[in-house]
Amino acid sequence: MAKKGKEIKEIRTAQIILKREENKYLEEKRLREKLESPMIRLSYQYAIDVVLAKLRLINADLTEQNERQVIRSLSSRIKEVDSICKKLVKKNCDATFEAAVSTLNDIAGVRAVCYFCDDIYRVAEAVRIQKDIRLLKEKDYVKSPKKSGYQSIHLIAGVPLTYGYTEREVPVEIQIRSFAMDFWAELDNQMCYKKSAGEIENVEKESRNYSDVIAKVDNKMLELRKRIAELD
Ligand code: 0O2
Repeated sequence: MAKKGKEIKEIRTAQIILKREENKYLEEKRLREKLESPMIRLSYQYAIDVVLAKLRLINADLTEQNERQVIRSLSSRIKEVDSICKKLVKKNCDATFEAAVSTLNDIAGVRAVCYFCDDIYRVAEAVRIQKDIRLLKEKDYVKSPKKSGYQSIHLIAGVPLTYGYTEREVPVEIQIRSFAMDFWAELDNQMCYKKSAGEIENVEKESRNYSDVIAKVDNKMLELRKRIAELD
């Protein structure tokens, strides 16, 4: 009798786990479908395009003021669905569309890479004072680098989107970094970030040390630029 009762309990537990897995699968499927739907993708693309247009204007203005090219490159991406799911899990959120749009600010992302490290603050300030996009959040990983050694300024800008009778704000993560910070981040992306390289003894520590070395060279090049400018 007791054995049968135990078996029934085990079957019920297995059924609950199975149901939970099924629900998780369906939620993730719905999340994928929603994120891949044309209206959603086009909304994020619209917000990216607005931010890119702003940054091109900012670059033209700063380039004119400083008589040298300020932004070296601009790039953008809509976050991959797999990356969205992983980030939701990391944040202890359900993998639902509602959770994704309400908790993730980097589904739409734009990156501005400047030649010199002082220019990133000029670009950030120019973004901050824009009247038609709203600054929602700001993180300065240059003043306080991440544990990994990662450096960049992250601004979350809310881009207003009016369509039909609906009105909403689409968040876009703007990463602003110097050419040298970008060099480190790109190599880190290849080697450590999102990989288990951190488990290899000293890899993370070494990578962090190189971030410091690169930051020192970045500052030395800035000093050099300033000295050259004084000669003019
Ligand atoms: P993808 O989709 O691969 O491009 P929050 O969003 O508020 O939780 P934060 O710090 O703004 O906080 O965001 P998060 O998730 O830590 O990092 C956002 C992005 O910054 C990452 O996007 C990377 O582009 C970059 N990043 C952050 N930390 C590191 C790092 O240690 N090394 C490198 N190379 N890049 C980093 P994803 O996740 O790559 O998104």
